[in-house]
Amino acid sequence: MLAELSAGLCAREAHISPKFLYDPLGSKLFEAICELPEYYPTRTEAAVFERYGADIARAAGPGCTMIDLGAGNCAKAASLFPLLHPGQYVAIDISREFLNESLSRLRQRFPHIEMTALGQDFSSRLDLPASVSHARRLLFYPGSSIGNFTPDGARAFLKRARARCDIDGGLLIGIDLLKDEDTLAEAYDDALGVTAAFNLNVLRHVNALAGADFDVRGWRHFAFFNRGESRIEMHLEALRPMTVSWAGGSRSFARGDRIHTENSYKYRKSAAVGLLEQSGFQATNVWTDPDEWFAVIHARA
Ligand code: AVJ
Repeated sequence: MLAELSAGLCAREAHISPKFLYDPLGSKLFEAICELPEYYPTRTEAAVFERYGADIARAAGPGCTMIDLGAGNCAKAASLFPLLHPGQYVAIDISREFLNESLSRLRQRFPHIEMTALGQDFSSRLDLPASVSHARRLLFYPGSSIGNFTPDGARAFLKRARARCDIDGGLLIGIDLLKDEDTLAEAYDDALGVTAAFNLNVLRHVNALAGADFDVRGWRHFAFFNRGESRIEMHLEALRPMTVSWAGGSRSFARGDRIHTENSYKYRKSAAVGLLEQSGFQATNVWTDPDEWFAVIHARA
């Protein structure tokens, strides 16, 4: 982890992986982002689940083994339990502590569902213990987290994930769609500055993880839509020249220098389906909101 952080900070274009945005405070700030009027993905996706829940459940089939990739507070999966009736629920997230808290609450509400928490960075590898049933595995990957990968990275990730399904398995994924640029830009630069706080918080996390001495006040949030790459980019921009040190390295930044912290790719509906098919998934069903801002897709493995 330290080596990864150090390499990113020393790269010609400095970067910090978006997974480091989610320390306990970062996870809470992300939950706050999901409540913002500008941040449409969460509520738009929820509306699609709400409206097409029965169709989605029919596509997924009854009694699945639901494998939640990036479960967080497990709220999205839990809202689908009454429709999908999973036999087993496997919640995976980097932060195991956060997961255990969420799961102990859920176990009380759904005592008949077997639940397992796995603390794992599933972006690089997905290891499922033998206790995870092979019965109709449903990979659940909502929220458009797939947007953090480049399209090549997304295909590689989806191929690996598909290898964990048996022939009767499938994927239920949420993918954010391309839309007008003002809407996109505002969703990542909200009026209250919650997204700015979320982005800047990564520096506190890196200070804690790598013994770095980032002065958070010396940086500002910068987000924009990169049309050529069809992605929102989040960066942190230095407000003045400074040198930052950490365990095993240091770097000087000039005023205006940036650290790239996140990409969030936006797909056309056809490209989203293409991405899944190129990864080996088939028989895709696509549901969207009336404005086609967000797609929920089920595909067979
Ligand atoms: C959790 C990756 C889906 O890209 O929209 C929200 C993260 N970053 N606001 C996204 C995020 C800034 C979010 N994902």
